[in-house]
Amino acid sequence: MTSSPERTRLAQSDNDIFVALKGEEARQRAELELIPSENYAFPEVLTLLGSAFTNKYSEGYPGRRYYGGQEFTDRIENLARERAKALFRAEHANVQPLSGSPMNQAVYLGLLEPGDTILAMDLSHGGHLTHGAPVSHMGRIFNFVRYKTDPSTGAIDFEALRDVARATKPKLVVCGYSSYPRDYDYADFRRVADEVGALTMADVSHIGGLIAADVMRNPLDAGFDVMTTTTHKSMRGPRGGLILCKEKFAKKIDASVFPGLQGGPHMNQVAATATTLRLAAMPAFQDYARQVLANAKALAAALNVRQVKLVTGGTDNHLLVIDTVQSFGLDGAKAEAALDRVGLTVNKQVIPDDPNPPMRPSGVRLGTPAPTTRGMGHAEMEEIAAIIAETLAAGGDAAAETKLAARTHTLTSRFPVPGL
Ligand code: DSN
Repeated sequence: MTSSPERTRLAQSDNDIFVALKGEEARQRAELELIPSENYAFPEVLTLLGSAFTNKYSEGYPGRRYYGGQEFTDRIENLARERAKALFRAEHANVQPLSGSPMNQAVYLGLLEPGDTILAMDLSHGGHLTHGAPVSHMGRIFNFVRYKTDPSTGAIDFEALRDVARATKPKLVVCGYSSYPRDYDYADFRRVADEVGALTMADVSHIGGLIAADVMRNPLDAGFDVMTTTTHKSMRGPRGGLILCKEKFAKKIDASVFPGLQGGPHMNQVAATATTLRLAAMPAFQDYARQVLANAKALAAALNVRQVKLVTGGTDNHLLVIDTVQSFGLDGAKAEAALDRVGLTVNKQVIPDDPNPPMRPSGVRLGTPAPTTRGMGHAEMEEIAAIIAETLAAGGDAAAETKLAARTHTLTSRFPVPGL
């Protein structure tokens, strides 16, 4: 919603929601988004999400729909599929998953049988809810077994991973993370999977944009069977998911998404995904992705200089995890709240084998996709690190926090949010 007649109409018809919308826009401008899974969508994405495509039902796939009137929806879905295949060097693409959870569920349910064993990363070591958390439906349907990181290096312990694989004979090996600050060689997973006859799936939701820009490794290049990614994180697209796979799994994956799991795809989202994939193929996006990585390294270095303890000591990707208990004697919930008060938005985060519960864990997680979208660079990462360290050391002192909040606002006022 960008044009003012539409905004005026909304203000008149539902002022409560209009006021909340204006509040959220003001919050996003004034504060700095440091949650690594969040970003500011391309303005084109915001336009398409609010477009006429939202009105259309398109159950099925291009050329084989259950409803008429599909000339333009077929066109956008075909474009999205072709662009996704080209960008990620994939044999097949499904662009309909409504978001990350149904995307991963569609893969499990399409390629496996209930009760099958899946080897995936332990949640506290960086895995995701959809990688079999006991509270998730997938955790009840499938038998998830775990690998972890090595406490001495912070990297994945491949010896232990191989032992678990040999002992449990998984049907699927899943890699991918939402709080692991390192990269890895996908061939290592592939070798283990091949040894035990398992399929391979990489959930690269956090780094999909960085893989699209070729600044991080692409698991499909290492022969992975399936790769999933959300489109709204480092890619700056709409909320949604992509499944990329070998041609031999195409039928099973497509049938699993629809009619297996979902009904009508959100065609406004598919249109926005198509545009995102075009923008992500541009040289400017490669520059952006390189800067995301450079900013993460700069932020980590500036925190290290201030004696802030980072899980694994630093980062190879776009995210960092601060051990706030060791660094400041603060649990992650208190650290998140303190940083909120000075205008920095982060999220509390469990650290490997965290002795504390998820709502009061031992750390916070930060990422650089969103500040980089605003155009911030090395100098701003230094200032953000200083604000973080000084805020968490201030012990809730209101006068200190007021000054720190003013520093955040100086920063954000210099770097507008694209599209707002
Ligand atoms: N909620 C996302 C994240 O923050 O990593 C993943 O679904």
